[in-house]
Amino acid sequence: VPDESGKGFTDIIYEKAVGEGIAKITINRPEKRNAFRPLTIKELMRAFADARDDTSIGVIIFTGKGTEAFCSGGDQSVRTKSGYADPADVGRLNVLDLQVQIRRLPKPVIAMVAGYAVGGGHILHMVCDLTIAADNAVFGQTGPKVGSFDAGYGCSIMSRLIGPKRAREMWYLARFYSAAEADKMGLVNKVVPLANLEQETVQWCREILTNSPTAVRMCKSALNAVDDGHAGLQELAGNATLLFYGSEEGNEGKNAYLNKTRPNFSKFPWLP
Ligand code: 2NE
Repeated sequence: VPDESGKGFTDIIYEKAVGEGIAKITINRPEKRNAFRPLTIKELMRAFADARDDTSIGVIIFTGKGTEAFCSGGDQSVRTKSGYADPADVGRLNVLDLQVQIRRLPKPVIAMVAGYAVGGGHILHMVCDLTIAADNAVFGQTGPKVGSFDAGYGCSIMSRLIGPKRAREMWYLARFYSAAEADKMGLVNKVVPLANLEQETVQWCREILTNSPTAVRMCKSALNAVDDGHAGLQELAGNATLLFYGSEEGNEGKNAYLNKTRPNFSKFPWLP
């Protein structure tokens, strides 16, 4: 079945494996090591929103075109005083919105990393649920070298992932780390030969897709809840409401309201 979802994008490629439950979103600026500009982020947000809303999609692969880079962060050539310049709009740091979108998206997002995942690109892989890396992958923060930093998820999620000492090391020294080192630090889930990267990632997707969508959804929000504070609680609680709306007890109240009768909740047990 032809997949029409990828139409209308310049900086990304958006594909769906129809019938498979997998969407793939690819930053398509290999000549810039897949650095993002505001347009890239706008397109990524559109694609992630589409994949979220498509009930046939259960897992999203996020990657970069080619084998040189997953993403090299913000495009420094369009950096201005107000973030990154957008000829069609106001300049901004809209990558922060994308980070939040990935974090709150109720489906697993898997970063498939070949080559460099550095700067803001490193943060994008960290906010994904899982990272499968090729053996040529290189990880690191470059912000302190180019006069930038991400004091949001870029620091907090990293500290949770690899611990506060390692996180300080990554940010203060701005070194690069090999895939093997990243694996040892707990930054990635698996390292495979470059030639096997896509096959391995799809295998992980397929395994997830055999499981309960609701269980996976609940686990994602629960795993984020404490770190995300009120927003995390709201996400988890929204899922509880979603489940309750599907229950007989939840519908008893709504139906009684619509029928202008008194709800009869006495048939439902006060469970221990
Ligand atoms: C990624 C890295 C290490 C790759 O090195 P190499 O040697 O493989 O490639 P090269 O030759 O440096 O790059 C190829 C072309 O891509 C451009 C380069 O300028 C070069 O262009 P030409 O000379 O061929 O014309 N390019 C690569 N990354 C770019 C970038 N981020 N912006 C604009 N052009 C880029 C090496 O390229 C590298 O270190 N890149 C810079 C990484 C970086 O500092 N990123 C920004 C961090 S700040 C950030 O992302 C951020 C944040 O911290 C907080 C909020 C939001 C964003």
